[in-house]
Amino acid sequence: MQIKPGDRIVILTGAGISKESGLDTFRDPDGIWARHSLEEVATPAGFARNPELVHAFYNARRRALADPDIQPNTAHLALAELEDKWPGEVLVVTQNIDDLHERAGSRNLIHMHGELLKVRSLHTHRVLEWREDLTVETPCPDTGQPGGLRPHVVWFGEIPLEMERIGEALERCALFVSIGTSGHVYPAAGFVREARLFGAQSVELNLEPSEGSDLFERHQHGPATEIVPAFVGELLAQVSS
Ligand code: BV8
Repeated sequence: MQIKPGDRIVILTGAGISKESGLDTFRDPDGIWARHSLEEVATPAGFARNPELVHAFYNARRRALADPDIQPNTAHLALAELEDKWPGEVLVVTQNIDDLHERAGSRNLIHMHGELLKVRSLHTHRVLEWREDLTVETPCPDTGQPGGLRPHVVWFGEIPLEMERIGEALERCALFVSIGTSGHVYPAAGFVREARLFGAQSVELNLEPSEGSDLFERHQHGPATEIVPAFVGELLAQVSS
């Protein structure tokens, strides 16, 4: 891999990086979409039709994330170490709404699909930290009115967050790494194309070939807790040598 210390690195992560921490993925046989209808719980129409169902879906995931057994794994920790030790910008763009990257120490981080531990007021559009259950009756802290709060999560058909900043990073990076994502959901699944258009090298680290596997120059397949620390070790070996 011809990348040198000082080069910029963009890392896209998906649900696969959190799997070994105990959080479900979406499209694995035991995944979230095997138990819930995407249209009912992850679209604006679904929320308008049955907000109680959507609140119950995210309340259950918020409670699960609060379980002390759910901790960042060695893959999350390796990315935080890379950010600390790599003499160049390392940006993690995650599709995940869990907070495991933050808890592992990543700071240069974009949650393009929002965050499970935040809610948004439909009255004031303010984004608020939120760890409790949410219901259609929960009063908006800004207005005191009951209701009007929704998960700060990007549903299908909604525009992902910080797309401009992500686009700029893809144009400038020398290395684009995709970790633990099926390459099924756009625009994230198209980032590798954008990065390569601007000359970046591309690596896929995943349990198995993703839907976009052919778009990557290099692949390493296996559990994230094994292949991500090894990959980060290979990069940092250049720094110390
Ligand atoms: C957009 C909510 C326009 C948060 C999610 C018709 C109408 C409107 C839009 C569309 C349409 N048709 C297509 C689209 C685009 C649509 C889309 O892509 N649909 C799909 C179904 C085809 N996209 C959108 O609507 C997006 N918005 O297009 O707006 C736009 C765009 C750009 C600019 C301007 C305007 C919004 C998409 C966001 C939707 N929200 N979730 C939540 O509840 O979590 S998506 C959902 O899927 C999650 O966010 C998740 O992150 C994301 C991707 O899934 P993955 O993370 O990849 O997880 P998955 O289970 O699929 O794969 C896990 C992988 O890990 C597997 O490969 C597995 O092998 C691997 N793995 C498992 N274990 C391990 C492992 N790897 C390593 N180690 C292990 N141990």
